[in-house]
Amino acid sequence: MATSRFTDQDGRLDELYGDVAAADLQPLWKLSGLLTPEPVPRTVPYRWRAEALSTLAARSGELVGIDRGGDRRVLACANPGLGGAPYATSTMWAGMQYLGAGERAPAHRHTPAALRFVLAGEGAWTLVDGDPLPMATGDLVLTPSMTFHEHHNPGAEPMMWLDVLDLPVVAALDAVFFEEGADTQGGPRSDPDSAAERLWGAGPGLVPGGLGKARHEAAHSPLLVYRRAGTDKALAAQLAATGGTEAQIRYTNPQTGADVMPTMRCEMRRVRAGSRSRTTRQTGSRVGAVLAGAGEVLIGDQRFALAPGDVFAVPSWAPYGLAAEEHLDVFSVSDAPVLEALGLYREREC
Ligand code: 1HN
Repeated sequence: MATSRFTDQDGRLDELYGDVAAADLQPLWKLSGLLTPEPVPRTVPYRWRAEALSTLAARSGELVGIDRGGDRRVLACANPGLGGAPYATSTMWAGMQYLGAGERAPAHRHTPAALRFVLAGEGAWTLVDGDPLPMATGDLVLTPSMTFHEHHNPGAEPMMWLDVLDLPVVAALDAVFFEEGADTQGGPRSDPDSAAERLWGAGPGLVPGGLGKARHEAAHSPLLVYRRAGTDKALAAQLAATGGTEAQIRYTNPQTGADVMPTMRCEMRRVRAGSRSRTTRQTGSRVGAVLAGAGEVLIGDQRFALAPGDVFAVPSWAPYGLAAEEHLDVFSVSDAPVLEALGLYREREC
């Protein structure tokens, strides 16, 4: 070997390694596994069943209150490959949040960006920087980095939703900041209505003009809620237009066409009953959640049955595809914008 100038019997080599270690250095020529031909993720393919998520979240709701300090009642999906970390994948937090009838989760903000996707239920609303966003089944709600947010459930029924955050990415970059906020006065409103939705949610390709460029310069979408009716219509129209077996849409910033937030890409995919989707692999991980239908997901070399409310994790570069027994709607979040921004995004058909 070109780098071995001495034999292992040479006492000076042992002495060198001892001194190298004592100086908190490591010889590269003794390290392996740093550069692999392909990604070797610690995240493993995994599925959390709706049944477990909802019953355990409801039991938590009976036994555990929400107060300052705890702030949120959330069960984190902990990927078994991640050594006990409360993360669904190496780059994303996913968890089931439970808010009982009449409960409120207090205001705070943080640098990690969050989104909520409602798998079933309605009646609660989230206040994002003063803008009230009612939430119902199939809706996507954004709480971008450093926006104040608090959740209210004025209804008579408890409500649950899926939270996804880029927390592992922000934590890896040592950029986590958190602060509590002043809670809204006035308590729950009976008819919350989002100003952002009125302004930016008018319809396809229709954005406000004449407001000046400075109107919205944040790195995230000015529209903070995406309704099920909109995604449903787009998916149905796409299936009809292409005559294909599947349709896919990406949630975008209506002003720029970019992803809704800088670190997370949100998508909805529909597969016709009795059909299979394409199978692809891409760099970066994905969290998926079943809005409706039944079938199977292929993740790497594993298959998991899917039912409404199930949540699953797709590791980087693992083949990913869906098979629908019944007309299947799957919402998913990936870290693709991060990989794209860094020139690391790759995608391949399997
Ligand atoms: C958070 O702020 C919320 O605001 C939910 O609803 C889940 C998980 C980790 C860190 C912060 C929320 C969270 C979270």
